[in-house]
Amino acid sequence: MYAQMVKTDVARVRSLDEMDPVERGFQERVDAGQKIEPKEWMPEGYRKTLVRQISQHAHSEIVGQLPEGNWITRAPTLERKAILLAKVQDEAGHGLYLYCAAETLGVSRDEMYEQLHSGKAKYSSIFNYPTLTWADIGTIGWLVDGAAIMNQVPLQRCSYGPYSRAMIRICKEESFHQRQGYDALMRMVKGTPAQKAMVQDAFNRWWWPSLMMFGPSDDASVHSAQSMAWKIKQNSNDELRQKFVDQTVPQAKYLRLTVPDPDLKWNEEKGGYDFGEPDWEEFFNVIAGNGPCNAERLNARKKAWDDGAWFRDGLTAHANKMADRRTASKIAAE
Ligand code: FAQ
Repeated sequence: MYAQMVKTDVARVRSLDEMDPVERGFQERVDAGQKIEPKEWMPEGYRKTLVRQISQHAHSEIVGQLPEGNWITRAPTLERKAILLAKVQDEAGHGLYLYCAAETLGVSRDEMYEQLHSGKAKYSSIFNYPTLTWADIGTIGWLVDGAAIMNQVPLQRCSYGPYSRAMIRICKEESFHQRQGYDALMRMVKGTPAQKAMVQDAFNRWWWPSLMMFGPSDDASVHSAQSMAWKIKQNSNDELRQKFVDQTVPQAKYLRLTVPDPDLKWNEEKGGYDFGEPDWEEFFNVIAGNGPCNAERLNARKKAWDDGAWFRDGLTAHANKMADRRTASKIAAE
């Protein structure tokens, strides 16, 4: 594991021999599979990496409500509407657990929001694509939540206690999300030719962005080596992408959909699929803020923040009033 020596924002992965005794003790605990808890000593790079990843993950959940939330009023039946409403609410809950987990590392909620609103913090590339039809909603549940589960199940074993525990509940809920998406698509592909075509069209548009969710290829992933040494990540980006393709292609076949990749081919020797390269230029463009919906998504979040100012002001005024009352009654009692 230490052989990869990829540059990260903590310079490079160092061997145990190069570490001072405190850091070596920390690394040995991580290597032994022990959880690190909030008030324990940790290298500054470990803390910063977790704040970066957990806050980006939280932002993804919150921004991720927008493409689907947009369809709640247009769901085709009452049942689908109730299911979608529950799913979108779950995503808000995931964001909140994750913000709480990040706060245990000494960063405030306000700082994290500021980083999102200023464009300094990233959120998942996938949420910068538009949801054009009802089939997009089923496809998001199937592919986007499916990719999220593939990435997040190993995070349940992350070395940082609060993050790993948050992931346990989140993964259970993502699993329901994935099934509801697949179920909606199963219904549609059994419908009219137009409905089936709508599913294929959605699949064509979401397939490649879903593969990009796992991050850049391993040789371009600047953080992977160190994050894996710290057991924040358990698998490389390419490993998880491969697993996702192997799991999803049979599901696509079951729906009688064509995977939009001419290079997709079963490789008997490796026991998995060979597949084409995602368009990395598009990926880097999207994460740089230039995807089809980046501006729309950020504006929606900033508007929600601004619209909530009166409520935050009210809470602060109430808290100040209560504090003043407590001080006054303390003085009176003395
Ligand atoms: N989008 O060196 P690496 C969901 C950035 S939740 C945007 O490989 P790392 C649930 C990366 O941050 C989806 N940026 O980085 C849901 C770094 O930039 P930085 C979110 C990306 O951290 C479903 C740079 O590229 N899930 O879907 C992306 O080792 C439906 C170099 O990359 C998580 O956040 C990307 N796709 O690996 C909600 C899971 N990929 O920070 C609503 C936790 C990479 O230096 C509806 N996160 N970048 O400026 C992770 O597992 C990791 O952070 C990775 C990236 C795998 C995403």
